[in-house]
Amino acid sequence: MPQKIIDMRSDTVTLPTESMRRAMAEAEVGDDVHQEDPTINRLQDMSAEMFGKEAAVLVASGTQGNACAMLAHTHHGELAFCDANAHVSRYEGGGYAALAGVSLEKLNGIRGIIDGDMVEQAIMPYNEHLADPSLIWVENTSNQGGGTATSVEVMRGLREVADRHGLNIHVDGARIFNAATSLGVSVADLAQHADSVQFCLSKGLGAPVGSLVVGDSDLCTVVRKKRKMLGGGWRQAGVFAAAGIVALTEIAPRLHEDHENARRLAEGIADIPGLLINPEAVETNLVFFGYDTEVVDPARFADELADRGVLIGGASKATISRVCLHHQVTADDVETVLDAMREVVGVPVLV
Ligand code: TLP
Repeated sequence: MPQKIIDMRSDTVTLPTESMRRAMAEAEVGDDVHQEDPTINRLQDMSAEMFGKEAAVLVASGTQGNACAMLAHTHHGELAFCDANAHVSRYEGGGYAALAGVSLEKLNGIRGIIDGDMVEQAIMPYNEHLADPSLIWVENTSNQGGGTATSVEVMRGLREVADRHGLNIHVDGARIFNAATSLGVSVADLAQHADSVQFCLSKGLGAPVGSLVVGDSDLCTVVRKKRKMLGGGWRQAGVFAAAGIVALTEIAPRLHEDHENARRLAEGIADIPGLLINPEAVETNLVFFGYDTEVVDPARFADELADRGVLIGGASKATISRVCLHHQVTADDVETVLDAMREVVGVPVLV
């Protein structure tokens, strides 16, 4: 039998399930620029309802949804607050500046989490030298923060500051279903203090394409227009939306399994000499670990795992790797991964 590849480079790597493929083949479709695609309309209605918001707009990707939201919430020259390592600030091609003309004030969040006090301290009294602040940007879960979840309490604190200063709040909720699962709350709970949320169908939820922006009807009207401006008006994209509906109904309820697998993996890694991790810090499906480079060479480690069919996130210039759990990595796979890691590092096998 060919070796199974266990791909944990990201949770974006999942392949559509049988039921997604069936739903895609059977989807009723229409022209979505005319708002006539019944499957997209169903997905948008379902998303709005799940998040307790008036409306939702299907977009091509998290990056496109974030760009539409940035454009909808801000004017050229304004300022948004975010964590220093937020995806929007590092991995979206500088779209905030290139498209929206916005500057970012990057706050030193704690493991990617910013709170009301941090934003309050960063807001300066009016002064003609300064860019006008208009937006607070929350990433939930925080990717580079280690998959950490921002709680409802922290969101409430941010809302108070936002209201005091006339700011809006956008949540990059690429993995907000993981956050909700980990915190034991609903996505509506996490969205209640936000003006908009972007969430991805194509991360842990396992769909091949798509993100939604949810918010009130007026905001979503603007988001649709920005989406069109960015070339993102869909035609018969109900074929993708159909897979998204399956993702929300079949994959979202089982995300806790990915979190359990992530914890198990982290505990196993903690016992391997040369690999550095605090398993207690693993909250959701992302596992980051470091290396004692006297013992393990990160690049060689990744290459040798790949030879054994285990793909992990690039230990790019440094000594931190990311592994992502998703529904196509099973509990048995986690044991296989740990065996491969032990073998590469040269841990003697006890019999
Ligand atoms: N993240 C991807 C890569 O771009 C790094 C990954 O593998 O984690 N917000 C957050 C928090 C994200 O992690 C991502 C994707 C996005 C937005 C963008 O989503 P897409 O890839 O759909 O544009």
